[in-house]
Amino acid sequence: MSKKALITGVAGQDGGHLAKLLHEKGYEVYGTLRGQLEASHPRYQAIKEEMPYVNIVLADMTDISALTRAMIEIQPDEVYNLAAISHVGYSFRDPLLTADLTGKGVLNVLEAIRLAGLEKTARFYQASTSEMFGGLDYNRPGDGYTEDSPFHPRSPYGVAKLYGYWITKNYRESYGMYAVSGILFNHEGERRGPEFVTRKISKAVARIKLGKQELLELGNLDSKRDWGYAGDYVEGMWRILQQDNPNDYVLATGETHTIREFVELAFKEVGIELSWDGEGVNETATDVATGKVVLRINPEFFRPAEVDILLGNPSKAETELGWERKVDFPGLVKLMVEHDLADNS
Ligand code: F7E
Repeated sequence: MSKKALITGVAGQDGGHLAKLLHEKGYEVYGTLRGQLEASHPRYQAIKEEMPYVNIVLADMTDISALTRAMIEIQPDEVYNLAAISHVGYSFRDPLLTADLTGKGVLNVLEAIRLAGLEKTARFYQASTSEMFGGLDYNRPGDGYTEDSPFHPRSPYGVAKLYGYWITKNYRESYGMYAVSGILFNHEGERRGPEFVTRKISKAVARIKLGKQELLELGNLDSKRDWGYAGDYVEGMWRILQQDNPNDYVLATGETHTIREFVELAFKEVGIELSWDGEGVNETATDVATGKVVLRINPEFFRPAEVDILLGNPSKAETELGWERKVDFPGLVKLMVEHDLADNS
């Protein structure tokens, strides 16, 4: 009999990659969408068309009765908790909703598993994040944050995720559940939402190349991120749930790059060379060939508190899970720009 997996937040970037992977591995895949999404809703229809193998369950992360009912009816072997408000900038604008969904929502899923009597059989994966490390002067990554590095979140999102991380650990220690976290550094790709910086850049670069857009406006160009490909990371999520003993793992590339480097490489991909002028909010980038300004800074995209640098050390995952990322930084930029060129042509 095939295994059953329930993915909360199946409509998100990782949900899509993971559903496909689990389907290919022979799982019966279930995925939650927010309760208010009716069957006639375009998002619901789009998911049905793109991922016909996903059995859609309408369950809001704040609705423990709907979550419990889903557990009782499906009896999942594995639960992947991916549903969350995941945009760091947005979490400053809606911190309470972020706490309810991204933080307490984790507890709702864990409790639903227990209420359904599945705590000894269902394995639980929590989508934890490098945003928990945050990082201030006392806590710089050095050779990369590991599973043992201290946390200092810098956003309502990071704080809510830290609650999710600890409550997952607490349920493992209290009830003997196979309840674990993957601490994932930034992972991107063609399914990434346009509100995240990499996709915003790749889309804009493609559209500028095709003459459909003139200008890209960004915030902080100097922060550094450890960017991998989301398709590689869902394989790691699955491996984290297949071990003899429950354990937390960092998934990262071990490399970090500035937003500016991503921008430069993305423009280079479409044959546009940039020259940078000015400083701070007055900085601009000009297309050397045409003399047109193609990028400027908009302070609207600055955050009240920033995570300056993220760099992860994936040694434990590489050694114990045999996991490795396949797509490198230039490969990721290329893949995203090529996708958006084709999408906008
Ligand atoms: O920002 C800077 C921004 O929104 C990256 C989520 O998946 O990864 C993601 O969080 C950097 C930040 O991702 C713009 O200030 C500049 O320094 O793409 P992002 P994030 O905040 O790193 C972690 C691991 C998660 O867990 C999260 O869920 O880019 N930046 N200009 C900008 N960012 C955005 N979004 N838009 C700009 O215009």
